[in-house]
Amino acid sequence: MINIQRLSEHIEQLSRIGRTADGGIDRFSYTDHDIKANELVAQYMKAAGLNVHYDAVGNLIGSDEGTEDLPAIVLGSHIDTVPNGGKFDGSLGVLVAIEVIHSFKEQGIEFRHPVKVIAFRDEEGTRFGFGMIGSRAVAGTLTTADLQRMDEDGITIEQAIANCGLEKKSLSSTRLNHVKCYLEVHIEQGKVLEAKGAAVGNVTGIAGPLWLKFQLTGLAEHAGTTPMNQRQDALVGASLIIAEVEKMTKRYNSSVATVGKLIVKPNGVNVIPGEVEWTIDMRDIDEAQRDQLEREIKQYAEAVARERQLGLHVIELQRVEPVHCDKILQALIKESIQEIGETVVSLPSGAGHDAMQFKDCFPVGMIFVRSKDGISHNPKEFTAEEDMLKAAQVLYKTMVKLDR
Ligand code: HGY
Ligand code: MN
Ligand code: MN
Repeated sequence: MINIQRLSEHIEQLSRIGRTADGGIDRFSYTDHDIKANELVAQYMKAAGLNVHYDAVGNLIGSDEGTEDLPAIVLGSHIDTVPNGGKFDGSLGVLVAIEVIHSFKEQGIEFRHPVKVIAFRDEEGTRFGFGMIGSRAVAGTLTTADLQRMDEDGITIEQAIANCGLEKKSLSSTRLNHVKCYLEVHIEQGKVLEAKGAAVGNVTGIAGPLWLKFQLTGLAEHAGTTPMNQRQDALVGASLIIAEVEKMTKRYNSSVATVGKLIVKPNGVNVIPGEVEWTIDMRDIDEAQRDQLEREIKQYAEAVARERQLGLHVIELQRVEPVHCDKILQALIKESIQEIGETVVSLPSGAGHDAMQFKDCFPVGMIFVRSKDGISHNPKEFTAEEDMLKAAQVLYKTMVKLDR
């Protein structure tokens, strides 16, 4: 059945590409590290007996034709990372899927359905501030306008794809049709499974991330000669707004909001900040609640800007609707968890995943794997080998049920 040594070795080998000084991983979409990582994963796919190709946006797709003309079962996740990320986020899902296919092949078991394993490009949104590029393309929702989004060096997604030397194909060719369902294995990145003593979990739904960029403009002036009551200090304004974000969000039980990036200009010790730019990542499984929080934060920011004669500009980077996982897939996943003798824990995902992009295309299901101390997006991210094995066994059993 599952070769856990091979899976662990693949996790280890892949994690060496983009390794940072403190043991994390910097592997951002369409960079050399990302290209090398995809080449390595392509080798794993070929060794597992999959036919490999890249689509128009660089999604790496391993295909097995199956024995009958049936809709495809699609598996996958991502291998790009956040800055200084962990070695399991995304990568585990891709490598478990490949390992499961490999073990079917080693037993000489043919699939009735075509099967595809996809390593989606740029799930995290680290480089372009706009995530899930590959899965949007497979869902057929990525637009040519989206491809004009730029990274901090002014390189567009389109140019980054071309710079990878990928064969130029039409964007419309990336949409996957004739699909039965999509299944993704992913680390939980939270503490629920660990608290319940469960190695694996069935995902009920995925909270929807909304990413906004706030730009506050005041007046850069001399720190020594400008009286306190005559300043248009963009950083003080931003600080008031950011502190209020936490207070407002705590009033909502299932919402979270994070200011992850902040830039101060001109960023001098003796200069009153003239401009501040920051991001807010806000999420909730309840979309109406998330959007209510968005309205409240924007209203408060406008009031602070008015009061302090500051200019405010808010840009939407990405808005992803929360997704509920398919009930039938959930039932198959729960059955498989029971069959390996594990307790069934069902839980929503606070993190976003490629699976969300397929909500209007085909049924989606997710299998979570326990994260030690719930840590993720951090070099300390860890999942035990025995938990990875259980996740692979659950995926294997779910595939058997789906292929009947
Ligand atoms: O941001 C997320 O939830 C995921 O890690 N892309
Ligand atoms: Mn992530
Ligand atoms: Mn992820």
